[in-house]
Amino acid sequence: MNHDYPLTQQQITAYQRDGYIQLNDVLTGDELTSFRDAVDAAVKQDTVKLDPNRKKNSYEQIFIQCVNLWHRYPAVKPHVLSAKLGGIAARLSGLPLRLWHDHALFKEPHTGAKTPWHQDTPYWPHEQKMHQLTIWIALRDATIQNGCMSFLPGTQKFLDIEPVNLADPQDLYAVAPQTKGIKPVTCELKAGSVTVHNGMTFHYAGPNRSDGMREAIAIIYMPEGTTYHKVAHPVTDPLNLRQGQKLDGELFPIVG
Ligand SMILES: O=C(O)CCC(=O)C(=O)O
Repeated sequence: MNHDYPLTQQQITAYQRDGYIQLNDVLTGDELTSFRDAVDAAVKQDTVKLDPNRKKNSYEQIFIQCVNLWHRYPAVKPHVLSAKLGGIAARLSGLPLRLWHDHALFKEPHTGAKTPWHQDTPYWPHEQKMHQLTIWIALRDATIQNGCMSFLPGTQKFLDIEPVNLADPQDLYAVAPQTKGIKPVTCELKAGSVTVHNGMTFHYAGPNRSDGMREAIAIIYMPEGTTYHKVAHPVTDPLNLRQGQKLDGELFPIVG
């Protein structure tokens, strides 16, 4: 396990208690700029054919989302498979992990809508739901103005809530009345800093009201041994998996 980034026992305990944590200056210098340049080039290439004046559906209004860049862009791959990032995720969760997938999440200037409050794991085709986690990396500064992330501490324990439809979100308190009274924590990040959240922790990002793109990439990890639950998902649909099959092999490498 890679211990490049120092984590204290207090931080690990805070992550496990709150279901999220902010870690500053995880990527700096060349490590940050080469990751950002690689992701920028990949997103540009992935979206080159999109008409900028197209009518966007409600989901597309939230962000440009490009999934599993590491499969298609050799310059992105070493960053997504980074032992430093995988090591952070493994130490916070206390478990051996595999990569689930990456996705670049670029909120467009002025038009990028809010990302509604939601949990992630209910969307995923996994039989086990409790210990997935995401490292959300600010490739440029993420601020309240351009749509940084907010979290509802402790909500990773709310396990049986219906998935929120991001394109047509219900009121948070209607879907999850248990969250009433929990104060959101908003995490502004300098480029290269990250938040890490458990896939069950409720989170939100505001709209982008700035003149620049909000550039982030999220890398998602799942415990080694996670098995397939047959529901539609773009990452697993092409793979023809059996219910209960272990998600492993080269598409889901061990990373921490
Ligand atoms: O980047 C965003 O706006 C939301 C990200 C998110 O929901 C996630 O990484 O799970």
